[in-house]
Amino acid sequence: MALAACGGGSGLGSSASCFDATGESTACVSGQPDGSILVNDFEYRFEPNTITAKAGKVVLYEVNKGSTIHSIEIVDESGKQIQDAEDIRAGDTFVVERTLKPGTYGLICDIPGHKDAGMTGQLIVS
Ligand SMILES: [Cu+2]
Repeated sequence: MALAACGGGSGLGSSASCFDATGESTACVSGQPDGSILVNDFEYRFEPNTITAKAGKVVLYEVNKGSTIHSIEIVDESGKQIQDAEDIRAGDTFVVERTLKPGTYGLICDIPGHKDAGMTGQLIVS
């Protein structure tokens, strides 16, 4: 549900329409959902890596500013996955929308090796 990649695609294959040759965003960033929280991907970190949000509908707008595939997965305090990660190619964007109760959630890039390299974050919902 509510997983919309740039251009409405699967999250793969749409980067050419979203970014120009310099890597500057064009159409897709203007499509950032109202009230969404911007999360940038780099090797190997989320920026910011601590996010605060109000309980209820939480919308993350992920922009892969790195040079390789990244993903974003939300896990609860027990480490249980509450949102499937999807691979996001370099230069692509992705929207994650979830209804969350107050709590501290983890953000993980589930591309092999990235989490261990430090690509984690916190999502604090209050
Ligand atoms: Cu990654």
